[in-house]
Amino acid sequence: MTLPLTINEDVKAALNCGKPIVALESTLITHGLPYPTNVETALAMEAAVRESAAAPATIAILKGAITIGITAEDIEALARMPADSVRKCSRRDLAIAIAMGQYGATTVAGTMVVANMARIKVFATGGIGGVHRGQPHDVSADLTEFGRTPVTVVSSGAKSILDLPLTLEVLETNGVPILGYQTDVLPAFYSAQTDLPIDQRIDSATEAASIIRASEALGAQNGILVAAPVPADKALDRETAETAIAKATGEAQAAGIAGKDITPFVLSRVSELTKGASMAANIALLINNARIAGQIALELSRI
Ligand code: PSU
Ligand code: MN
Repeated sequence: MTLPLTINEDVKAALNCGKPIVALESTLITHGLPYPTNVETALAMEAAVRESAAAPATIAILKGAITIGITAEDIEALARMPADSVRKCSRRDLAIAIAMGQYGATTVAGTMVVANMARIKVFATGGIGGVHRGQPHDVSADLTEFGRTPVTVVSSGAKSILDLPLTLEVLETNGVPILGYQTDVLPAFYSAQTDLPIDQRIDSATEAASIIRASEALGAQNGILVAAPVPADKALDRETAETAIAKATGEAQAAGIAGKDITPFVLSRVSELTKGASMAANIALLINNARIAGQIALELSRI
């Protein structure tokens, strides 16, 4: 079969003339944020990419067709669909969603697979998946994808609802460099800092681009994680975040929530417990990461 693949005209044009492009994921629209915040945030991320002079390409599966650069109408439609009617697509789900003609929202892993198919090098999200707390065998497929797909992902580290030290270990095993964007330590998603190390501090998009080029020159097949802290005015202090996360994770376990449902449950419960402060932080970091990814894509197009 030929793969059902739709690439929007702006993205096609940018691909053809080597202009900067940033991939954006769709799971945060369907499973990460409530309506209508999800639509507003997805559109604000696209706008932030454009402000950096790059073309945004939000990726999803629409009735079985891989779509690179979904329209604003598609974003609105996905955002309104009940989460259980859209498949959360990690690598393992892509073939199923395509063959069964389903709607699919791509996770970090799913988006990396598709971006790489189209030779899009840079991708922005909020926080990558990782190793779940108290469940060391629940390792997000995002981490294995980083080991085998050469895409650079700008995020605010891994979501702090996870076990961050174990997540770092798995990234190391997979050969994934972690670049701290204007930070010396790993950011903790909702809060700016942890006491955990990164591999290299970078202070500019140019430095990120030159590391990406060196990685390509090595023929490396792994991804690169650029970790940018949440903007200071929206950051949660660590204690507030930790208290809410511990409570939400405990509730998830008690309720027997498992697998791909854990992350969406914990994100929304933490938002309730912090009276929306965690969601404000999430939105701010998503938009900030989109802007940084745009700058990195632009620098990459210049080297
Ligand atoms: N970043 C956010 N919100 C999200 C996600 C990232 O700010 O909802 C999504 C990404 O799509 C990521 C997924 O791949 O959460 C991780 O899910 P899991 O832990 O089930 O692998
Ligand atoms: Mn998981």
